[in-house]
Amino acid sequence: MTTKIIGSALPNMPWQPRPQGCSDVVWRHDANPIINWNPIPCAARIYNSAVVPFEGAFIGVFRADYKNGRPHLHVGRSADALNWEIEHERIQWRDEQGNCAQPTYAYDPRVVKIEDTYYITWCTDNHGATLGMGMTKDFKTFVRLEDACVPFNRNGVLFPRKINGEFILLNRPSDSGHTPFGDIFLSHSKEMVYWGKHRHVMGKGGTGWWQGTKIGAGPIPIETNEGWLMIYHGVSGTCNGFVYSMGAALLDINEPWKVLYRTRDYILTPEKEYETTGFVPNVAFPCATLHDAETGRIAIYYGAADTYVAVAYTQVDELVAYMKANSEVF
Ligand code: BMA
Repeated sequence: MTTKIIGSALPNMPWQPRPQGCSDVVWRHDANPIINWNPIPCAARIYNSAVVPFEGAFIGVFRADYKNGRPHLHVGRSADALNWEIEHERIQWRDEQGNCAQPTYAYDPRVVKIEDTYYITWCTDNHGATLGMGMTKDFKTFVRLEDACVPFNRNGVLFPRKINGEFILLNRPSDSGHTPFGDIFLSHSKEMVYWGKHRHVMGKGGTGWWQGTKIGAGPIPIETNEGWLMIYHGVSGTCNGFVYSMGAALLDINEPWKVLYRTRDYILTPEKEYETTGFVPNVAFPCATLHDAETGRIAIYYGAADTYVAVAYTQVDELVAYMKANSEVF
């Protein structure tokens, strides 16, 4: 079967064909990184950020690490999804009653459009790291919703539509600091307030060491005719610290806690200088994709070395064929 993306065409998304001589299933944009050190006055670094199509162009929610070390979320706009204008002021969150609801810090955002609303999830603080949630329709006013769970949890990633009448949130229970463990779970909600029916999706490990320490969901899963394509990060522990690489899995379309395939090997690992050198060396952390249902093209947005935003490309049919040929055996 040829794998096809279910969704809209996006002919203006960034794209570069696989370079000659490259046989990798995922290849890098040749002008990476697309956001460099000190991109706006308040922030030293912008990385691990999320982009979506918006009104014929592109918009994003960006993780900006301020010069005092704390991260906050900023909106950015772009005509081509490569050259970004990032707002200098952080997002102002208000609760549903209109009261100020600013998080003390906010990082690793994901953005998804479900029906006519854009939902944003991020890692927030509630006496420990947990999953912050909010929504917007216009990227001008932002309503903060209840946190999805108690600490500690990270990498909250919503599916782009309800499944069997319920919202579904991938998440990764963790601890404070630099969690040395972690599996991907998912939870259900009828109204985005109360989350339950928790299911284990995937554990760290497999047969390879690149994902032996922990794993966490990355971009919003992509719906295909063969299942949900989930790109994720896998972490290896080395004598010099963690190394963050990318993997992919295919999840059952109606019961997405069932894993159909999962890459045995990483699909991208830190190799380029902007991935191996920066504020935190050896990090490739995917947070978003843009994709075109017409051509099957996927652009993966990832944070590099906790310093830069970078882009990589793949084709849905080739990635799923690669996963089938190089899958973990369950
Ligand atoms: C994780 C998160 C990510 C970060 C990664 C590598 O725990 O904090 O934001 O990219 O560590 O430092």
